Parts: sequence; C-alpha cells; structure tokens
Amino acid sequence: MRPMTKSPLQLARAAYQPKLPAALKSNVVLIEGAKTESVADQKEIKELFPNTYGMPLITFEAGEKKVQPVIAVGVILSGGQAPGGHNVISGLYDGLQKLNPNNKLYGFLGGPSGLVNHEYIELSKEIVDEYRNTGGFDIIGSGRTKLEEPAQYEKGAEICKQLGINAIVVIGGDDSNTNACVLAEYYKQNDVNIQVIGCPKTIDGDLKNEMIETSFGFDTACKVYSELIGNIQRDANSAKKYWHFIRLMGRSASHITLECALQSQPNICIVSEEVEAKNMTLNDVVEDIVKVVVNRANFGLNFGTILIPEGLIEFIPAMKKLIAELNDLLAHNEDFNTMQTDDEKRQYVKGMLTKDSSDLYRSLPKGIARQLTLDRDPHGNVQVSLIETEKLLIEMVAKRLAQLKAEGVYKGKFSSINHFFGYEGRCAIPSNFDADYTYSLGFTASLLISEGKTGYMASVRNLTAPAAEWIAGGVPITMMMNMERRHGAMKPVIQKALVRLDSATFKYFEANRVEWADEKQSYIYPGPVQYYGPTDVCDRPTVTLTLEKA
Ligand code: FBP
Repeated sequence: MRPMTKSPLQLARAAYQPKLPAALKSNVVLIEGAKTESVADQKEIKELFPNTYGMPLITFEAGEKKVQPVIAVGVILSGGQAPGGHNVISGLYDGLQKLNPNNKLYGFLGGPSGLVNHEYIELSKEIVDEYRNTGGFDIIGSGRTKLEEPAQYEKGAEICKQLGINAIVVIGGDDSNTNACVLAEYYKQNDVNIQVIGCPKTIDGDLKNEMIETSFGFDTACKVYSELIGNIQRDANSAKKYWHFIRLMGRSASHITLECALQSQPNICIVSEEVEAKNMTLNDVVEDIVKVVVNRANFGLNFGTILIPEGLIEFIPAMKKLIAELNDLLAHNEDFNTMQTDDEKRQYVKGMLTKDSSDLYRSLPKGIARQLTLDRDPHGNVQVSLIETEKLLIEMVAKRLAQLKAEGVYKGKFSSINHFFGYEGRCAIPSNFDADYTYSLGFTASLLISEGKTGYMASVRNLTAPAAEWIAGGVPITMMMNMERRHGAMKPVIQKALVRLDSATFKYFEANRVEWADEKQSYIYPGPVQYYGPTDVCDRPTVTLTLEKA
C-alpha cells in the first residue's frame, strides 16, 4: 500500500458543497433596513465614527443580474484559529468569481501584520480548492498584531494601491473587528478608496448580538470537546474511580463550557459569570465542588466530571483585583523582566501588591502564582490558556476533603485527573453547520463589497432553520460598539457577549444541574461530529442557539 497523502474523510470533505441561503444562489438585490445606533454611548461613538455611524442594516434577496466591474480583494485571518476560516475564504472566492470571473483575491500572510509588512499571496482556484471544508488557518496563517496606528493603515493602503485592491476582509473576533471598523472609518475620512468588511470569528462564542447569532467555530469546537467529555464520562462511569477536572477554552466568557455542559450533562459545571455575579471567592467555588463530591460519595460514587471555564480565574472578584494589580505592576517593568529566578520575582511581586492581593498571591500554589505573572498577549490580556485552574481546584478540593475526612464527614476516596481541551478543537474539520455558515459568510462579504459597503460585518441569520432559509446581509460594526476602559483610556470597542444569567441557556442549565450532580445517571454521550446521515444529527446547531431561538 502506498502512503496516503490525505485521509478518506479529507477526500470526502473536499467534495462537499456547502449549503447557501436560497437568496444567494441566484443574483441578489440589496434591501436597506432601519438606520442603526450603537448599543451604548451613542454620542461618543457617533463622534468617533462620523462616516460609518448610523448606517442601515442590509439584507440580500433574490434579484436581477447586474454587470459588475472587476475588483480585487485582500483577506486577513486574525487571532486564534476557529473551524471554518478556510470556508470563509472559499465562499469569498466563489462569490467574487460569480460576480466577475476576472476578480482577484489576495491573502495577507500571518494575520494583520501581512497587510502592514506587504506579505501576501494571490489566492488561485488551485490553492482555494485545496483548503475547502478543512479546519485550520494555514492557507494564509493568522496572527494577533493589532491594527491601531495610522502608520499601519497607511502601509496597508500602500500595498492595496499597488495591487489594485478595492476592499479588505478581516476575519476576526471582537477586537479584530473593532480594528476593522476603525480602519474603515480612517480610509473613509481620508478619501482612501478601500472598503473594509468584517466576519465574526471565534470559538469563544462571545462575538454575538441581536444581528450576529453566533461566531463561527463555536459549533465545531464545542462538538469536539463534548465528544471528548462524553468519552471521559463513559470511562468514569465504567471505571468508577476518578473525578475528572476538565478545563475548557474560552478566554473570558463561559459559552463553550456551558454549551459542552448542555451537550454532555456533567456532574458539575462552573459558569464564571455566575461566580462573579454571586461575588464568590475561590473557597466558595471549592466548597460547591466539595458538596457534590461528598454527596456522591455517600452513594458510593467516587467519580464524576467537572467542567471549568478557562476564564474562571478572572471572574473571581479578589483574583480579578490581583490580576489588575499585576497587569499594572508588570507593564513595561524592566526590574521584573531582568530578574533571573522565580523566587526573586515572587519576592518582588509580593512586596509591591496591596495587602489583600499580596495575601491572596501568597496563598496560591507557587506554580499558579508564577503563571499569573507570565507575559500578557498583545491586547494586554493575561494568557488564561496558560493558567492551570483545574490543577489549582484539584489541590484545594483534595485539601478540603482531607479535612472533612478527619472530621468524619467524608468517607469516600478522592482520585483526580486533570484535562485541558482547547487546541484540540480550534482547528478541527468544520461541522456541516460551520462549513455552511462560514461559506455563506464569505459569500455575503463578496456581495457587501460589490455593493460598495464599508464598515459592515457580514451577517447570516435565522441559523436554526435549514440553510436555505438563512438570511444573509450586513450589520454596521458601529452598531455593536460601546466605550470601555482599555489600557487606562476609554476606547470604542465591540461589546463582548458574556453568558447572561437570564438567558434561556443558563436558565435551562440552572433548572437541570442539581439532577446532573446527584446519584442518578444523567450523562449523555454526544459522539463525534457527523457529516453524513440524518439531518438532525449532521446539521444540528448548538444547544445554545436552539434554546436562544426557541
Ligand atoms: P480569538 O478570540 O482570537 O478567536 O481566540 C480565542 C482563543 O482560542 C481563546 O479561547 C484562548 O484563550 C486563546 O485564543 C488562546 O490564545 P493563543 O492562540 O494565543 O494560544
């Protein structure tokens, strides 16, 4: 047998034709809806975006064929990988080709820095075909460089002029789309004839609002993690000897953790937003876990599963304060950066914090305390994916159970295993939902460009209906903005969607979690992402979307 260059599934998926909203299959006409306002701080946002504020919502409906001039477009993948990125590009490519076969698509390499540093490739049919329906961002690569300086915008304009590029498509999360909007406004203000269109990407699921029902990648990532959680639950239920502490990606919001809980029904699921709303301490979180462990032990069940959102640490009010102090202390701190040993750094930090934060810092296991002082990302965020919260919780729970055992309250046996699911799902082969959704987003972006729009995000809605009934259009990015404090100054940014405790999703979880925690058998086993078979298995959207749209 000759070595394979592609798996049978890769070959089968390459031939998959993503589904499009019915309106996009023919020629389209643009329908203007209501004028928009930003979600908050209207006066400030309007002043900052005089040319791109207040634009109307847009939908595309089936219409007459129009003659389209030749255009060139540049595309950028920005931030963390999310399943479906390649299909945004193939949808964009096919959309442009349908408008005019002489249209060109360029890909800027390695994220936004490719635009600034003039690193690009022309995306030919052969290249695009190679990446259809695949996971990852490797077609052109991604990066986290922030586009926020006029000098960068000018460098971008220079290369666009050189290549005859009329529009840039930024595929990114809330920060990248905020920057896309600033870029659109800058080009408009300075009479630079380059349009900028955004596409909502992030597995974290926190770029969503009234008009953007979900960000792409969330569906696939959650399904991949849920499969793994289900497999672990089957193992736990078979071996009956381990508590599995599973941390799940999602920098800030707990959407991924909550969705995975709805898909797999674990014994415990922590929701950061609830921890913050209830002003809980780390010890409160530990006590909640301990109660369930003790209760199950009383029924002879010394095993279980616990889902922990990656961002938990930043939602515990005292930890949040400690992290904020560390952020200020460590920003451009040459003394700290030149220190050689961890002990030296630890002593220094302890001495510089306020008393409460210093006490908390001292109480943390050394490894965790060290992780809190690691380098920040380019947006100034603590890199929560590097903080092993699951290990911290295991240590604290084990300690508390030992106390309770000594007091005769706990009679069980506690053995634990820790897991972190993040990178396993970010580049997975997109589910049918994500393959279809992203292809439709890319296609929609091509239409927004052909209509001369700028400062819009491609939007595809009505996502719990079959794809043919999806509604494609555009939303002014300014509509999603509010003012927030960033790096010590008020900045216009897209409002991040955290888990709302009054949402249908959280309410459903809240109503069921006590049953999932107790001695009855509640686990469900989602199994792998399915591509071929019954529609309700293969094209099923997330539980989050289903509950939100019910
Ligand atoms: P985006 O918001 O850029 O999509 O990235 C999300 C994410 O996957 C988070 O869930 C995670 O905390 C972070 O990226 C990890 O960052 P990195 O890719 O730099 O390891």
